[in-house]
Amino acid sequence: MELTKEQFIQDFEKTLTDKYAKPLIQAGQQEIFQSLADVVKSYYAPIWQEDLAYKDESQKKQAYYFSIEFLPGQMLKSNLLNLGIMDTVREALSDLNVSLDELAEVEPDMAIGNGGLGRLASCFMDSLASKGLPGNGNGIRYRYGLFKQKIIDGYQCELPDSWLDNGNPWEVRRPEQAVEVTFGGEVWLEDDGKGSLKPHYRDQERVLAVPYDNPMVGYENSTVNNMCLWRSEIPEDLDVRFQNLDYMNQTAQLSAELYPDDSNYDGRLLRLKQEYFFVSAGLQRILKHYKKHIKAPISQIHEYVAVHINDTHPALCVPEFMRLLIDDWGLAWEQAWEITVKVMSYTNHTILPEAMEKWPEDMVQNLLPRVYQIILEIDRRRTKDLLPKVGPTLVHSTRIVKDGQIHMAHLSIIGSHSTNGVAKLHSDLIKDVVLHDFYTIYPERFNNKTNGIAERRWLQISNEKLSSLIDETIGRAWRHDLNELVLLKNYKDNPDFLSQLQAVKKADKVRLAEVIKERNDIEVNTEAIFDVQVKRLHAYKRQLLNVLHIMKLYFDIKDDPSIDIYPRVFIFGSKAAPGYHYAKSIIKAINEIANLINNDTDVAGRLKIVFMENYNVSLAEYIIPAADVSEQISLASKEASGTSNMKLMLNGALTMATLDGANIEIKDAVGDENIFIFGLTKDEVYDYYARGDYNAHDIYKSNPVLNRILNAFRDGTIPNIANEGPEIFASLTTYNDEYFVLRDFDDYVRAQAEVEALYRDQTAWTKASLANIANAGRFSSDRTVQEYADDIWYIKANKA
Ligand code: DL6
Repeated sequence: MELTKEQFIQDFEKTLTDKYAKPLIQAGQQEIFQSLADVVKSYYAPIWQEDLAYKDESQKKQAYYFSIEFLPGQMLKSNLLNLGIMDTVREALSDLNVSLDELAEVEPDMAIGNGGLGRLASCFMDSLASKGLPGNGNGIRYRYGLFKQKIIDGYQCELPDSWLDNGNPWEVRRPEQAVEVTFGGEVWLEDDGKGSLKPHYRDQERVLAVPYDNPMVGYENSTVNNMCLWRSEIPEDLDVRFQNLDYMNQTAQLSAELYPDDSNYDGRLLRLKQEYFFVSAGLQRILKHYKKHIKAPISQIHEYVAVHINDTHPALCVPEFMRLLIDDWGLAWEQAWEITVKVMSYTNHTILPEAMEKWPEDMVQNLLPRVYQIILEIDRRRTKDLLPKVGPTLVHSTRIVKDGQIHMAHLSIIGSHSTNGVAKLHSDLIKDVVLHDFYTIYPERFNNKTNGIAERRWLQISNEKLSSLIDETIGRAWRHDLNELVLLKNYKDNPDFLSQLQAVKKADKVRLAEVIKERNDIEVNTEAIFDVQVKRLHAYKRQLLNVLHIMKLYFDIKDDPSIDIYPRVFIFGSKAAPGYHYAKSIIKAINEIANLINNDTDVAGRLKIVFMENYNVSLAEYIIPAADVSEQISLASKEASGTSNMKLMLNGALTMATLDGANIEIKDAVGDENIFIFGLTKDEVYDYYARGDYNAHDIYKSNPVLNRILNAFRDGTIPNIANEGPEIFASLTTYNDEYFVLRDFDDYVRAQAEVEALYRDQTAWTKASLANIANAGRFSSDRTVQEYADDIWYIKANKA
């Protein structure tokens, strides 16, 4: 949009006065931020309104991305950038002695997700809008976001993230579009006199779902999509005098907490309720919209609506859509089923068996009696149809309801026309191993969509210096098409450009060093290699392997304090799930190792370990630009894709990688000479499984380096881990090292030595860094969403 500084200042000062009756000089940061947000909202609101009207009038097909998590982070800069007014507003504010960067920090992260899956959903929201694709989000407006991590005495503590205390300035509450979602009670079917059975209900619990629309502003285009987040409330006509406290509490709790503790029955029940709540509310809204705006009959809804099931949490979309079509719209079962399969599509984000969602049948039956009937009927009809075609073995292995459980991945695959994995290797594993029986029955449904990242946040906003350098070098076209970065390859032998690239990295490291000093009170050497591992703490991601390597370097220095080791700063950012005891033990160990090494005078600053508390999107925006090395070291076959690997490469970090997830595609993109590959391959891992002959204890016994390191966990060498040290030791030896950390250790050490050698040659390193940036184009989520749009949802760009 067009905006002059003068116009902005006028709008801003007026808003501040209208809102707080104060001049700027007296206003606090919160007041300034809220006023600025209101001004920005006044800029995008008319575009949003127009876009909504356009979508209704044009009758274009729209996609709805159902996700129980979103992780957008802060939205101020994103909205400014995408509206094309970042520079104008920054300069205007600066004229008023207000720093945009400081103001942006006032906004709490919108952290209504846990990790990769939620962040991917938010990258998709940004990309859909930026590609002008009509794609909307549907989720829950959790009152409390992902916990705030506080490290106390090395331990992770979890504090509530009360992110809505000052309101969410971007959202619009739309009570007139509220819908009701019901739970429990009794349901029975009665003949309606016209030959159909109609459900009748008694004693149901009613909850009001109120939508809050959040604008997803497209990058320099006239698209503003919608991310609808639902809040649970008590229906206005419900006489609260007759409701018990449990009902009141549970209604409030439905949209209170992200991922309630599911280690007990009540927590699990609440989780299931959440899943149904946002699914039912979202589908009801879609159908109401359809009735009001779309001129075609309901039998054609698949030509106007695509619903995406992001992992299995929204899998109830399948039976709920059937319920609405049959019970509310009066469709026959066969027609409803045909439409449902065409409308739905599903993404699998993990093949870890423990993450494959299943719900006890009785829980679903009691909580969602009508939905349960429909699930049974889907299962019954499918079994009957398929038995003669594929035989009992395949039918049984792929049933939705078996062994007293409802299998949500099975429901999602059977009830949709597309199932995709999120990187080539992961999609192949789905087809060949984990969901092979489904692939045998429905081969045409399976496909791959390698993940991507929104470069606007992960380069343009988080790394303005690098962005400017790229602009000066190859122009600005890359800001609309990340593939343009390939032009940077022309500068690989240009010493001026290489030294400018080095200077940018140095500046980003200095900026991070300041944050580290402020938050951790640790001084780090900005000449050192910044070695970064930022992701959820999980055993399969193998933060422990990184730790064992650090301990090796430490012992090398202790054995020979004059040893020539290139200085390194190891940076970790990681939250562990509150109930994941082992992951929390690893966090404690990392913090104690940091204390030990950072304060050892023999080390003399050559090694620094920094565990950054409360890793979230906005902290990532500081860490990722400053990274030299990107640690992507999961056991091959376990990480579905990864996306921090893409963000880090885009910012010029070199990847230390196993051949897992999207690392393989990164290797293909950058070439073997610009990445460090180590470790077992997926086939080697599966061979071990087949033979069953992995023996970690033998490695511990026979490898003196590892022997010494592992002993340090239980002999007091690493202090203050009297409980955690032996636990970690036992996991790697007695319990046979589930993720082959010991097996991959030597090769990891070898690859790390290569890192050091290459880093000593700054020109060679910078050329490799440049190759990573230049080849990052294919990892844009703009590419990913376009593939979803073309191959799965069949939607077209707004003005196309
Ligand atoms: O697809 C997004 C992201 C992948 O990049 C990660 O590799 C994968 O671990 C993550 N999966 C989840 C699983 N959650 N559940 N269920 O977050 O998805």
